[in-house]
Amino acid sequence: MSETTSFSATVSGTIDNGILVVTLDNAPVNATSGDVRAGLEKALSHAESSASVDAVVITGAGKTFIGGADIKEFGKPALDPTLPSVIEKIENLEKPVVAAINGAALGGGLEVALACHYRISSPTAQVGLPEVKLGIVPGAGGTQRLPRLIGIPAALDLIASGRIAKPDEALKLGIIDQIAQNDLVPAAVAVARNLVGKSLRRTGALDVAPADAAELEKISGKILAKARGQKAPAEAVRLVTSATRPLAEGLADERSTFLTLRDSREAAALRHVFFAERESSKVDGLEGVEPRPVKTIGICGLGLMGSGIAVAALGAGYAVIGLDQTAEAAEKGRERIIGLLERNLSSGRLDQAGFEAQKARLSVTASDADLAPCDLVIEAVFDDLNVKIDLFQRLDRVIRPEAILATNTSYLNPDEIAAATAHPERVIGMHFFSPAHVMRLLEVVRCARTAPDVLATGLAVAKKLRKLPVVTGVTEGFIGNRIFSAYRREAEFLLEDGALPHEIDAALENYGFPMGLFAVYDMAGLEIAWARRKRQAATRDPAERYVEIADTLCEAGRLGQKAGRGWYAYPDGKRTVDPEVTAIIEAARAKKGITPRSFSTEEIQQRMLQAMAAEGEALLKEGIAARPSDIDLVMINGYGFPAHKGGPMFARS
Ligand code: 3H9
Repeated sequence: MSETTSFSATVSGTIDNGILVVTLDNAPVNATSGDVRAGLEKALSHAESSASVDAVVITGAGKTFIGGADIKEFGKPALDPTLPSVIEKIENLEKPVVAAINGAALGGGLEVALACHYRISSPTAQVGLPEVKLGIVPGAGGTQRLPRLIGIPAALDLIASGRIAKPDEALKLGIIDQIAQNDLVPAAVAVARNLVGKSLRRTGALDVAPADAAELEKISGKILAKARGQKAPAEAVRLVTSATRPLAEGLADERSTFLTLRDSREAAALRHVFFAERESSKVDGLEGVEPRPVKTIGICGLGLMGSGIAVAALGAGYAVIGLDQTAEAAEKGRERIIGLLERNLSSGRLDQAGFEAQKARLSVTASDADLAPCDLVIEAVFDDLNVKIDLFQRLDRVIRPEAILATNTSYLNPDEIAAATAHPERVIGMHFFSPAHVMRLLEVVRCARTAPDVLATGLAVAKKLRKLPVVTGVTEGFIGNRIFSAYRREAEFLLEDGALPHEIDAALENYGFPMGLFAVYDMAGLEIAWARRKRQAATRDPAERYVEIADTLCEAGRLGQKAGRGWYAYPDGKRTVDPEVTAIIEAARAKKGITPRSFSTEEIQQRMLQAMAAEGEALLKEGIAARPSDIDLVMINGYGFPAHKGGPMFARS
């Protein structure tokens, strides 16, 4: 092996048996920043002109091959050389170029690899073109080269969904040529050596296999239906399905589409979400704080929520001990959990061995004492203060002093629960969203006396559960339900002011919510919120604006879809506007002397957004949320706010 040559601050090369091994080292993810592009170009020029170089291997330092273009450079003036020009140089080099894919090859990273003449990967690599998730399309040849390599249908599926493929799938599809079981770079060097003097397979020069129009239509239809009005997936479909045209034409179209989308509001919103997700786990006061080790999780209450939490915990490799009030209830809980695991098995998310292993890590009991081995106990019992306090006091007596107690309460004050325990500093809130094994959001509640390492443990467990944790302070409903209440309130004000439920729902769906608010109410049923309003009636400030329409609907037996009528009517199960509801709303307006006015779609959207953002501002002022982007994540991942609008705090800016 020769001495190392530096081509730039982030790109270096060594010669091994006549092969120039070029290593990109641009922490954290080897993104193709300006210095990487410049270094890579220099390395290629060197390889081209040097008689001592017969071929090139490109690889990445650390655990990533290339994480893609440097997203932080988007929005800044582009520096030469551009990624497409470097990639063109790779593809056209007279000497063989082999990609040694040591880890994630994503976006521009896979585009670099696609232009190489051979791709060999480690067994832990992953490949994909996730650009649509950032509101853009691949901008350095991905939409044109991938179809040439694997055909239009498979490329369409990957590019328009942004899905990541593991090496086995990548090999089967033909994205990579070989998986090296060990010693990737030496294996790549051997491949490169072997290619010297042979005719090179240049991806851009391959013919695109003709695709069946009906099949393409089917795949595209599915993708566009999911896109909910976003531009990038539609553009990806257009570019990939037209990859049969000459390469240069396709590349030019791809590049201009990429540049237009990159500068769009939609892409800015999705970039905001990308960085917000990484920012949210950086929590003040936790720098250098080690989480406590957690191996066994106790779950109290094995209803829908508790079972979902159990499935998430088993999937993450924890041992789970479920507790319920009686042996029968505990056994029912066990059956519910096994039922969910069986669903994962039949859908292919879990294989037989994984299923058996998870089942073996689950036990259930009706005896508190059996929770003694737990490192963390999460309660998901009935949302009643006395029930929870009683449970935590009982647990205090059986679990170890360093074990953590987490409450999954939605509306109660966890500080009151903590205060009633022997060690309030070990109490935390873990507010899961239903179904808990599916929903990604987890509000981690920092109580008044929560110890830093307890909070750090909550975050570490959440990550292991593959959740997106957002830290919230204590307030009624935490971040999400506080904002959701403001959103709901505003929708009801709009009703009184002149809009109808279907108009509000249509405006929300047009904005990108999967379903309008009133349709959601009907689906969930109106009775629980009604009961809560009745409980709150005595303490409600009479000077506060209160909309009675929902109460009137409930009194009339309109309790939602299950009752056959709610905010809408459901003849033959189909949601329809009901004149009876309109009459109730008109009567409520008349009773208050409100002269209704009409609202445009944009006005409705603006009022709803402003209400959410104003509540968000209040949460920031009160110190409940640490940053606006945390609020955005909560609303996107827990309440259906469209990610491509960036969340309520981003959208108002
Ligand atoms: C593209 O390629 C366009 C091209 O088609 C066209 C070009 C012309 N840039 O996720 P992590 C940061 S678009 C800048 O926690 P992991 C991230 O913010 C791109 N920064 O690590 C974080 O910073 P901090 C297409 C980036 O090990 C740190 O790296 N590519 C980028 O769990 C660690 O990130 C993608 O969409 C970037 N591209 O996962 C892939 N990526 O420490 C996006 C990450 O300050 N990236 N950072 O918080 C990923 O999916 C994951 O980061 C990856 C590593 C799987 C690579």
